[in-house]
Amino acid sequence: MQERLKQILEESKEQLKNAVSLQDAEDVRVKVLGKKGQLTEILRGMGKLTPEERKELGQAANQVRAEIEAHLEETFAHLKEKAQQAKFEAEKIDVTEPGRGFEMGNKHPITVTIEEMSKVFKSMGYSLVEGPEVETVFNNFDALNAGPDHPARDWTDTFYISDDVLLRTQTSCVQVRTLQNQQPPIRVFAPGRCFRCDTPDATHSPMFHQVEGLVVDEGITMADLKGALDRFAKQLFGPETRTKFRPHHFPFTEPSAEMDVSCFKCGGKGCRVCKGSGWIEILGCGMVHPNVLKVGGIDTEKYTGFAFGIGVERVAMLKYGIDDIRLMYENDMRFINQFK
Ligand code: 2NL
Repeated sequence: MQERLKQILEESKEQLKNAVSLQDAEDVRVKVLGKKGQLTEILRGMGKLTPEERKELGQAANQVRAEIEAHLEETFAHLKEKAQQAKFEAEKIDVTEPGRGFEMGNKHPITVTIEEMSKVFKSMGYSLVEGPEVETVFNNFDALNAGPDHPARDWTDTFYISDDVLLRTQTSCVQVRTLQNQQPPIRVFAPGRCFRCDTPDATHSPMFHQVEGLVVDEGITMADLKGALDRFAKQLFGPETRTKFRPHHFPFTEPSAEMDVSCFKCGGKGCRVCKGSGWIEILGCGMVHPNVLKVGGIDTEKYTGFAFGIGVERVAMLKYGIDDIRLMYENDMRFINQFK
C-alpha cells in the first residue's frame, strides 16, 4: 500500500509537470482526489486493516494528499498565469504601426455651386430664406400670378399631393412667404429643391435645384436688377464677365428678361461650351408683377421690386463640364470622386 501511495504521488507529480492546460491539471485532480479517485479508493479500502495499519496508512495517505494538493495549487496558478500571458500576447497592438487610412468624402457639385452662389448673395447683403418642399397650390401658382389655366398647373407637369397641395415647382414660394411675413426693405435669396413631372434625359430631372432672389424697396428699378445681376455674374464667373439681357415672359414678373453671360470658357469667341455663340444663358429675371406684391400685402404705390431664378444644375453642368444631368443623381462614386 505504501508503495502504491508513492507511485500515485510520483505519477501525479509527473502528470502535473506535463500539464499544458488548466483542463489537464483538473483531470489529474479528478483522477487522484475525485470521488472515484485513486487516493479515495485507498482510503475507502482501509476498513479491512488493523487499527495500527489504518493509522499508519491514513497518515501516509494524508501526507500524499497534502503534497498532491500543493502541487495542484502550484500548477493551477502557473497555468492561469500562462493563459493570461497568452491572452495579453494575442491582444497586443503595435502602437507604432501607421493608422489605417480612411476615405474622405467630398461635396457634391450641386452643393458647391449653391454655396458659391450663396456666398456672393450674402456679400451683397441678401439674407438666406428657406421653406417647405411640400407647398400649397396657392403659394406655388396663384400667388405668383399664374392664372387658373396656366399650363404649368397641369397635373402632367406638376406633382400634386392633393387638389391644393403639391411639390413646389420653383423656390418662388419661399419668397411669397417672405412677402407675406415681412415688410420692405426685403433682400433675400432662396436656394432649394424643386420638382416637376419631367421624363429624365440628359438635361431634365424631375428633381432639381434653384436659387431665387427677391428685392423689394422704394424706388427699385430695372437698373437695380441689371446692376445686381451683373455684379453677381462677375463675382461668380470672374471680373471680365459681361452680361446681356434679352426680353422674355414670366407670369410673375413684368417686364421679364433672361440674362446671358459671356462664355467663361472662351471669353466670348465661341467654343463648345457656348455652342459657338460666345454667350451662355444663366437665369430668368424681371420686375415683380404688382399682382404678386399685392398678394404679399405690399403697397404697390410705394414699393417696387425685382426677382430672379437660377437653375443650379445648369450652372454646375456648365462650370464642371458635366454633359448629363442624370450623372448627378446616380450616387456613383466614380462621378463624385472627380470633384475632390
Ligand atoms: C427661371 C426664371 C424666375 C422669378 C424667377 C420671382 C419670385 C417672386 C416674384 C417674382 Cl416671389 N418672381 N422669381 C422671377 C423671374 C424669373 O426664374 O427661368 N429660373 C430658372
